[in-house]
Amino acid sequence: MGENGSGWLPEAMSTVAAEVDALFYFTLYTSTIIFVAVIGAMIYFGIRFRRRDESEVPTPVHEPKWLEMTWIVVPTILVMIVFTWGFKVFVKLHTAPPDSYEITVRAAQWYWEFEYDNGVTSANELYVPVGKAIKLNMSASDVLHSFFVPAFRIKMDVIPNRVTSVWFEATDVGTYQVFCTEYCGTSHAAMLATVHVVTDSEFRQWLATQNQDLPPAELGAQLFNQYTCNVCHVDTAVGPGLTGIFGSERKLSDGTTVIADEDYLLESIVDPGAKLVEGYGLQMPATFGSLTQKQLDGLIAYIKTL
Ligand code: HEC
Ligand SMILES: [Cu+2]
Repeated sequence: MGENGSGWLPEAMSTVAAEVDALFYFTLYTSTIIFVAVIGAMIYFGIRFRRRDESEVPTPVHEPKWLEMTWIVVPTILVMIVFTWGFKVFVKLHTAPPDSYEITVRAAQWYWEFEYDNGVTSANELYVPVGKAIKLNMSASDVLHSFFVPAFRIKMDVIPNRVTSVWFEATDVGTYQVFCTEYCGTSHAAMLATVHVVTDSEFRQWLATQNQDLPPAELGAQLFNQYTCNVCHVDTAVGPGLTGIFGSERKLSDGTTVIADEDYLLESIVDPGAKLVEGYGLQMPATFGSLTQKQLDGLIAYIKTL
């Protein structure tokens, strides 16, 4: 789909995409031709040679050798074509050029985090320069996820305690959708990210300005959306609303109460299971403990403004 897509997938936007598509269409069209021929012949023969009379007894048929050979040789050739061609594309898809720009990807319930060579991190927004090979080194902090960019025709599982990688070279500037394609829990469907393909100079500028020091509450407001806190705490009622929470008295599920000071907020973010809010289960992911001190301070500062 997409504006100029084929109905199967969006328009091809990476250097390997055209080859993946060619192989896909070759397989699709040959399968379609064979399917129609086989089913067509079956229906035709079924009608043409049907039994017309109770007394009819078929005469034994000895198939000609040439016919037997044809339907052994032709499918073998077709299968070998798909195999060698598929293997070539597979190797290309899995071998990043040696001069690739490397980005570390961490998947967690339910966001994508990207870390660039200068230490800058972004969540759910991947910035890459156009016309440059990009290699993503990916791992997961909790469960299985899978990184899929339909426009680039790349997909790779992201696994805890293992680094998998995938590479692409975007051919045009633009924004492209990333999906998680491994069911990973409640908000799996919301585990989306955007690839921003920009010019080389825009990319450098973006990288440089990401280091700029935002006021903590502004940084926190950004992180709150990037790390999908808003999905549970604002958009849905999976988690409690956080408006006016700072300094208020919270009822916990064990019947005790606690004043929501900075310590409580910090603990609620990094160790959600420590104190459960009354009426809620342990649904908040425990992955936010990996955020930096600066990011946590930002989130707390932001929650205080709500
Ligand atoms: C999958 C849904 C989910 C996500 C995502 C999520 N939370 Fe939560 N959060 C909850 C639930 C459920 C609770 C209540 C149970 C508990 O105390 O752990 C909670 C509790 C909290 C509390 C304590 C609230 C109170 O009423 O005392 C804070 C603070 C909080 N979350 C902050 C965050 C921040 C910041 C983020 C993002 C970094 C975040 N949450 C992401 C579900 C979520
Ligand atoms: Cu996922």
